[in-house]
Amino acid sequence: MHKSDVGLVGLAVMGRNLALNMLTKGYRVSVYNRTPGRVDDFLRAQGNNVTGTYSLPELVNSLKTPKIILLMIRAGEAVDNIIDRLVPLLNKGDLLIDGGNSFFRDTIRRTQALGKAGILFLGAGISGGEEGALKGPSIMLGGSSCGWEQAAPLLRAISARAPDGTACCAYFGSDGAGHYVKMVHNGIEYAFMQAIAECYFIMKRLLKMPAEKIGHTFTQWNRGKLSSYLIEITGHIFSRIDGESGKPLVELILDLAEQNDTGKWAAAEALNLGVPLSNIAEAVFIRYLSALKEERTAAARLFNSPLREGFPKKEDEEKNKDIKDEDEETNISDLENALYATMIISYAQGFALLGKAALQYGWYLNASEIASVWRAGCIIRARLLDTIIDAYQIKPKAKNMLLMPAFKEILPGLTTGWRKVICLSVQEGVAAPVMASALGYFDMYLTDYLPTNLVQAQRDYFGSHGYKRIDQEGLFHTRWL
Ligand code: NBP
Repeated sequence: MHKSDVGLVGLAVMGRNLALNMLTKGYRVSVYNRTPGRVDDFLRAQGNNVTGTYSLPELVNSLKTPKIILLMIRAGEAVDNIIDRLVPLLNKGDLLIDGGNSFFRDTIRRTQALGKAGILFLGAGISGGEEGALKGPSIMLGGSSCGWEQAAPLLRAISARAPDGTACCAYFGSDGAGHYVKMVHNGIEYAFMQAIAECYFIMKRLLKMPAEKIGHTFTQWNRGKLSSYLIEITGHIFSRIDGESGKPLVELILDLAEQNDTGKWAAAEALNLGVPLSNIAEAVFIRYLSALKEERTAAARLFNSPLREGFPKKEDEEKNKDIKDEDEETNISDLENALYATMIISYAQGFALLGKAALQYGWYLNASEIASVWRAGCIIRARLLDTIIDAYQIKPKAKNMLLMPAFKEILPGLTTGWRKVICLSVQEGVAAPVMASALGYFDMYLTDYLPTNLVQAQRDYFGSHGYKRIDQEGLFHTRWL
């Protein structure tokens, strides 16, 4: 029997499509899944160059030496469980790759434990969803450098290609580096998705645009500076009509956003490292808020909110008409500028966190290379990344994207529309918290004397914490009364 080049554990959406991707690149693949039916289904659909296995020993025995096994299973205990069962079956120099959304601290722990057993381990952040897994995802790696050398040809072969032909697959350092980069990628994804949803809310509630026109606007935006995967799919989503009701399908979806843990980890990590990641944290909190559906419905009734479903009533139509006429003055290009500025701030915050993490954990997190890997295959691919790559090539050590000449050129031209959108959203009560948070961050970041002098005075007043002065060296304390 032919031995396989690679083993794959987990045949759900991602694993199945990655296996198909490897097969099309000419690799021989052995597959295993906890529930055997998934192996049978896969074999029925795809017979050539595949070995179906029904136990971990069978999987391991079917592989060439040194063995390479990719885990594509749910992050958490399941990964530890499978690793514990695989280790006794593997030899020194064999390679395990965890391609799931594992927490980077788990990856650090696993790399150390497996290293002691002589087994090479890579933590691989894989982005692109179902389609990316099949046609080429973006792959962010950390862990054993020998493991990377061993797996690089395979991983490069299955990854996405940027427009210049380079593989969107790179190694960023030891242990948890790859999963860390993927965690930040997902955080940026959360912020961008929420900001797009806020634009939709304003278009629908304030500009009273029908779904078709909203979809058309996103499609138009995708041809310009906002060009990106998430804007593109948003345009597609609005064109989908529900067969039964004849209504736009998106309007029939319950407004309760679910999540995996990556956004939460990114926000918690920013708190731990002291990096302002306000956009991303806000986007995570809005998902939590969206989950409070019952409370929100009760509150909307209690306050007779004009934004609750079923509003406006007849008697409010005249008032609403005024709002509409007024709001029509906020044109779509203001919204486009507000969203683009928010997109820039989201990337800026994400890269600032990566910069701090590189120092904290001793990883080689080159911002330009990270942006390159995100150019194709992944969910946050966007035209803006070309500007980010160029900017970091000129100033690789910049502490924040906002300190770079490229963004000094772009951002001032966006602020008028951005401020108009936020003013309108505040005035009319159609919340846009991520776009507003981005503006708050921008304004605060550009202020060289913040009101935090007062915070220091308050801390000294009630806690004798002391304060520094701008006109004298040293630590001071005042008996304020
Ligand atoms: P899921 O995250 O839904 O996981 C399902 C797979 O995990 C199935 O193969 C399942 O086996 C297996 N599994 C579970 Br659950 N518990 C197990 C256990 N105790 N032992 C062995 N296997 C177990 O699949 P997915 O959406 O394909 O994602 C795979 C990984 O890739 C995840 O870490 C995910 O976060 C990450 N990821 C997903 C996407 C995406 O768009 N879906 C994108 C990027 C990354 P079973 O069939 O027996 O239940």
